Amino acid sequence: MITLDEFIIQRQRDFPFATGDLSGILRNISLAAKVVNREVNKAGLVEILGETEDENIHGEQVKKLDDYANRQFIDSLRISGLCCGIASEEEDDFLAFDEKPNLQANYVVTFDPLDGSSNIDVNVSIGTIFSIYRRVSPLGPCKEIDFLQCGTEQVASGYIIYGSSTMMVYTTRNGLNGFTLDPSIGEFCLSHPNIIMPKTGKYYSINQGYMANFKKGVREFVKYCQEKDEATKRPFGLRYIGSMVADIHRNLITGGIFIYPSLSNHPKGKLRLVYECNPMALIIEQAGGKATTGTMNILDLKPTELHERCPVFMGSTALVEKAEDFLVAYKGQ
Ligand code: AHM
Ligand code: MG
Repeated sequence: MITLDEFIIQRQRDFPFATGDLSGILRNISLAAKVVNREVNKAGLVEILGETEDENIHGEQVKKLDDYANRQFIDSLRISGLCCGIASEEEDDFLAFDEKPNLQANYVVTFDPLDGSSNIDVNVSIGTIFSIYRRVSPLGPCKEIDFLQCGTEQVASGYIIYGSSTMMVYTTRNGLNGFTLDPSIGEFCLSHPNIIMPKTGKYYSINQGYMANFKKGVREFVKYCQEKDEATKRPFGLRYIGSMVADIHRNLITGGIFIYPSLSNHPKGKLRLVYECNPMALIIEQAGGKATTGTMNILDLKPTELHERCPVFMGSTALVEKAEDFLVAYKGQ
């Protein structure tokens, strides 16, 4: 059995000039994840369900667990002394850590501390998503440009799924590996080495309730998924949890496509480029899948602001390309 910590150290040895800072950040993220997992698991028993009195920058009511997870990840990264700052989906602006070791640190971390907020109070899977970038500003307090890098610049990304079991899945651009938390020893253990996603799949994941607000290309792709065809094993099954982490995790393992498209009332969709789309796009690509906006690779987008949103088509390559064909065929409609 290989624990996450052992695995991180083994991988670090593959890079003779590695300083160990990235490994340290990954370990501190996994530590915060264990603490969040503990609270998620006893959520119904303690006063942690429900909403705080605050609204976040997206105009959404902040849940108590959102807030708790946000604070855990911030504190854990600050204490590491290895990270010069963070940007969180729950914070209005990035935070530049001003302690001496952090000012000299080379990395910034972006995260969505608890994704799938609408599922928190109803005992459905939720997750944490993170990205790690090397800073581009000189040593000292980090700057906004450190966080507005293209997804291609990610040094690492990953997610934690708090599901029927808790898993951490991450990449340092050298393949994708998954670790399951063994609660009896409190360690994440390697359970899914070298994840490669199927080239095609049998699931499509989209909030079909918004069909009237989709563009024609998306509506036609949904119809394609529902049609009968033995050669392509259609109709596909519709699976939509409403937690991006859980929907993508399933499709990674079984094959499938996850879509959050532009809507007539929300032209850039809902999901955030920096906190959700970029980390997941790197993960999908590392597993051999594809992640686009429908027209462009997500990782090539240059964020212009921290909380920017973008449409998302990600998953098995054959399915994403099929969806893109429909978007081209019905362009402008
Ligand atoms: P959140 O970060 O506020 O939780 O929102 C993101 C979540 C994703 O996990 C999920 O894919 C999506 O919102 C679901 O949205 P909708 O209910 O509009 O389908
Ligand atoms: Mg989110």
